[in-house]
Amino acid sequence: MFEKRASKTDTWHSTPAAYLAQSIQIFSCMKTFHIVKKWYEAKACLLGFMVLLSNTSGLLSQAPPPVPTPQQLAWHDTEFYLFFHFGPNTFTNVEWGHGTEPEDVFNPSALDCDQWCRVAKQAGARGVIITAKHHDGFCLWPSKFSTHTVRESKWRNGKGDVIRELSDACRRNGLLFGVYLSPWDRNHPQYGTPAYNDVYVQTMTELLTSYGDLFEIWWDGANGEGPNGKKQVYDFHRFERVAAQLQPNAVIFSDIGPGCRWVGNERGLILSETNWCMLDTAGFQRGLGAPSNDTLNRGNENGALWLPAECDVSIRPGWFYHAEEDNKVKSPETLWNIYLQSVGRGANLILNVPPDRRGRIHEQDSLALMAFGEKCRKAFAHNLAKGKKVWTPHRVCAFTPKKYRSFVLDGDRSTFEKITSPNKSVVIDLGKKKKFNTLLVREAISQGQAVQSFSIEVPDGKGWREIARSSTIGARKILQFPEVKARQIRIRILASKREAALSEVEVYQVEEVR
Ligand code: FUL
Repeated sequence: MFEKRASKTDTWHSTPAAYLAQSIQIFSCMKTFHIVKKWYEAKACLLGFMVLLSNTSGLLSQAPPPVPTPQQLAWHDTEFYLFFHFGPNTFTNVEWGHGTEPEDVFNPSALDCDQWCRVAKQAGARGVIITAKHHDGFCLWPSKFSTHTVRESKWRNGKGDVIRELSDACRRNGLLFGVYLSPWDRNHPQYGTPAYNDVYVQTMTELLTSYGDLFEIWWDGANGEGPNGKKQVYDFHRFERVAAQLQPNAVIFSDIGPGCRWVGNERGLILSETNWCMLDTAGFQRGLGAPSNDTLNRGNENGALWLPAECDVSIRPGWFYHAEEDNKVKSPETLWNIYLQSVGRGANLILNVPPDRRGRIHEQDSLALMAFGEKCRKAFAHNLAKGKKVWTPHRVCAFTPKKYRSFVLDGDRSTFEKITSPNKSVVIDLGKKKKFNTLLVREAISQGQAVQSFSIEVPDGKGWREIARSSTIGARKILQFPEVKARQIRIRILASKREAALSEVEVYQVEEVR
């Protein structure tokens, strides 16, 4: 582990002149060092050999850090997408249907999946996920393995298929597509018997092979039993194997993955500044046997698996549409704050927007989403650091400080720079003094997650003044602070599990800070 906390009086290389003075100091110290060098050489050699010996066992036993799979890496980049809860509950005004509802209740009067996609695009979402089957067991596609589907409803004379219409609309609109397939099923007659596991696999196989590529598959944590007391022992290992085989690029969500984890609340929030992408799942199960909500929220700093957090929340109090909640739609400001505390804390955000009984996104929701999308676009429109240069404060060998084009400012998330000794910092030069109040930083997660804490500083004439401090970074951290005007920004790694590697730093002036 590197330094735990650098000294407050550290003014290392705050200016080029200071850098030069410091380098000269090091140089004269080196002369004295040369005189005593010989004396110590033999001792050092022996000592080095002993240290090497004692370290060898440690090195051998040190496992490489967990890193994301290529699928998870791509998933991290999706950042924000919409959730659609739609089905009989939309028409019966409940949240959990019993599975006994007549199929005819499902009858949207003007289904328009292109409108859903247009709203998603305007909100800035990169994909959508729909409840293909919720706990009531009703399938939004004409599944061969159920008699409780759109086919049995009077909607479009039993010829409709919501999953077909939405997956086609997603392709037309350039959105990723995913499905929620509830393991809990309050309708299926086999539920509660080993045969249901076969039914689930057949149903999933049909869904996963009929509608093109999926980016995510959602397994809900509510794995309960019906009023009849039926309890299912799910064969999740088999479900995982089949899903991975049929949709190798999809990331599987559940309380404990295997692709991404639930965040421990349904408010869409990482509750503290700390969010590790790692989790230990050995001995845990989905549902009641899951790790504590707090652990799901923060992750495990030394967890064995790469299992990043996904924050789920609804734009309304309920997951399904209820007319009486039309005036309870979250405001663009509330959505922005949720965004900062989810995406801004390194998680992905899935925001539920329930289509109404027409089969359209209600006007209230679409207005809020358009304003939210506009706010995000404006906030991140002008990256003041893009293409600028950084100083070389961490390159000890350089006698003259140099500016250079760095991977952290190249706009390419796949390139990165290791933040090395001695003071583990990177200094960005904006070219001239600029006002800013927001900084976005990304760790190179392809190398794992290492940063435990970091600070942001600006020069104050004497040295560096800290303007913000936080703990983990991971896929990204967005920090807001009172507006400052400065030419240089120093990001200092205060504590890190290993050598930190940053992939991007972006600097913004965002209007109307909270
Ligand atoms: C919960 C479910 O029980 C809700 O109905 C909803 O689907 C939500 C996203 O997950 O656990």
